[in-house]
Amino acid sequence: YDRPTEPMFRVKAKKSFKVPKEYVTDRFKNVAVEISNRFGEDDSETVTIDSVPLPDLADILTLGREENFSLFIPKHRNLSAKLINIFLQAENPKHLLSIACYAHDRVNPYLFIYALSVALIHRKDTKSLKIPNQIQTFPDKYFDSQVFSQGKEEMTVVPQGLRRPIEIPRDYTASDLEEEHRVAYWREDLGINLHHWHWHLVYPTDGGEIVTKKDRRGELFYYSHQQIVARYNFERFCNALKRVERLTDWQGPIKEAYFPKLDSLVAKRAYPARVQDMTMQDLDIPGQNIKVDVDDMIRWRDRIYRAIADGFITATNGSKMNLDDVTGIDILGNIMESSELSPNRQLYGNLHGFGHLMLSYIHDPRSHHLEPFGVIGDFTTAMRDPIFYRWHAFVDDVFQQFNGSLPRYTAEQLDYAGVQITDVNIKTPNAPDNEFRTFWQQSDVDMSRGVDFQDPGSVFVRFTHLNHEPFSYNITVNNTGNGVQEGTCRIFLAPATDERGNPWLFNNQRVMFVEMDRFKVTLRQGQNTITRNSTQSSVTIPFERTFRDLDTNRPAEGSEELDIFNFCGCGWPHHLLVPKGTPDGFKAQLFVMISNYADDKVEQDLSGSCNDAESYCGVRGGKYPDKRPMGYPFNRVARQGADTLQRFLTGNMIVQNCRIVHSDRTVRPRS
Ligand code: CUO
Repeated sequence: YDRPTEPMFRVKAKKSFKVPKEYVTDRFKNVAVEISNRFGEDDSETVTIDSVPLPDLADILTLGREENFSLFIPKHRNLSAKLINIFLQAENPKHLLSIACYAHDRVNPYLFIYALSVALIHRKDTKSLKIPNQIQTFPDKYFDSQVFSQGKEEMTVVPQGLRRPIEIPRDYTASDLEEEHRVAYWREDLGINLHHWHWHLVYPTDGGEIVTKKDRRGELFYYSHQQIVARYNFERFCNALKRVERLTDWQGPIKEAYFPKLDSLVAKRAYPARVQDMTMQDLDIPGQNIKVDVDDMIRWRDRIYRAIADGFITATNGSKMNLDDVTGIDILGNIMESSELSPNRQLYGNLHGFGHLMLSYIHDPRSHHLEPFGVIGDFTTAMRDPIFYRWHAFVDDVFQQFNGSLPRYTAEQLDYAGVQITDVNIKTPNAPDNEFRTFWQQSDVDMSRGVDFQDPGSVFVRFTHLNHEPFSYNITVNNTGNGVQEGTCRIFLAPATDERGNPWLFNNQRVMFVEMDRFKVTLRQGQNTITRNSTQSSVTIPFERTFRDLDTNRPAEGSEELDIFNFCGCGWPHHLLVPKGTPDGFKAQLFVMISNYADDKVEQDLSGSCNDAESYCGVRGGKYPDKRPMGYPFNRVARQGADTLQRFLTGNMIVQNCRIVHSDRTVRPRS
């Protein structure tokens, strides 16, 4: 994982030989007297590797070592599925190590690290190994490219101990004259982009059982991305921007421009920019076997809309599969994402993925200039670009079309007899009740593992991100039933009004709700007070885990904690749990519901599993831990007569008006 672009071995060659034009390692294969760890005597530890039958990498090597890699490109998906399987099939960890060493110096570094990570996470005998933070392995995908030249200077001239962190300004990709730049701090947040990469690492689209055995993966694709759009919209409101517009005109100019200012250290190229008013065009990228027309996309879209209207889809063998209220959304998710679980990839195509690709090659759609894809073409970097949200607003709208076709929840279905919430408030220390507080925070990340600046040791990058004061929810619940009752407490937050300050209709507000927490409660008879801390959120992972370091706080090798550590890299970054708010207090509505646990419960043993960010990431190796449709109770449109949130409420729900106050102060790094 360290310095992924460099070879692991060095070769002592015989005096006279002819060097064939091959990979470094292969060039010397027959002429070497010795192949040794390239760190040689400087290295404190030597690892011997077993001799094993060599895997057939022929296909996999068709992706050059210095090309960029994208899981949106079908060819790359296939190659990664092959390599993942090679790693999964290794007899034991020692063989895996040998094969990985062999592959490391030949395979494209992005592909190698991705496939090895997926394999390590999914193999029983390696799942307790720790996957290093991707920021450290590939800092080029996260940091302004200027950081690297400054880092080089720091590392080559300044001795360890006297080095200073390289500070990335909060605004470096555009100026305030660009409206969309108001939310750049959020789009370009390291934690958000890490979460997105990690989500797709945990839920690959191709690779056999690691895809097909995942519980409700299509539905989770829908829900986790629906929540991204909802959270983005909330953030936009806080910055006086209106809701993101769906990208529905695929033949007209796109007004959003984006200049990422990232250089790929592997591809040795800048991620291309998109200027204003570019238009999506038919793609023909021979080098990547990509050939798709805008018309193909339109056909896939229309077939999916047609299936929603019909209530069924047509599988490859011609049979009909109903899109019902239990599995329909899951099937649609797999169709949209075009995972291996799509019942008919031929008919419904790969709408979501090719949308990413069309946008990412918009600057060079026929590869005349041999340009690589832009940031929207890579899971790791996609969320930086404003167009990501316009595309995903469209994708989400398809899912909402389907949700709109489902039967409405009746008041009886939503209610929990004998359970009434009588009060809720938010407590932030030193603040009035029902007030969230946000501010800027600086943090440091070591990027030295991903770059070779000769001198080992650390070089830190200092960046500024949003953060909030810890707070708690205090919920008063009356249990008038007979004896103890169990429930699931569901907490959501949404802007109190639309962008013009007008009150919401339920059907518009329901897709704006962002999940804040979900947890089980036990209610004894009579009045109960539930206190829940913000840090316990089922949506987020703690800051320390988002930016976990290889050496500090490291659980013991092979321990249960370490196993949990990897999967738990997936999770919304805790520092972005609360939207930014405004200096004078952004008005929001907190919604709390307690549903009957008997209807929510999923039988499974969760001991030792990673489930502390289960809302968006599920449970490692287990079932999604809530039987209700994801997003419940906001996943369906309002019943007759419940056209506002107030009218939607049953006794087991409550709404609290609250404010999010943002202070422009910046807190210096914790240590
Ligand atoms: Cu996560 Cu479009 O799926 O990026």
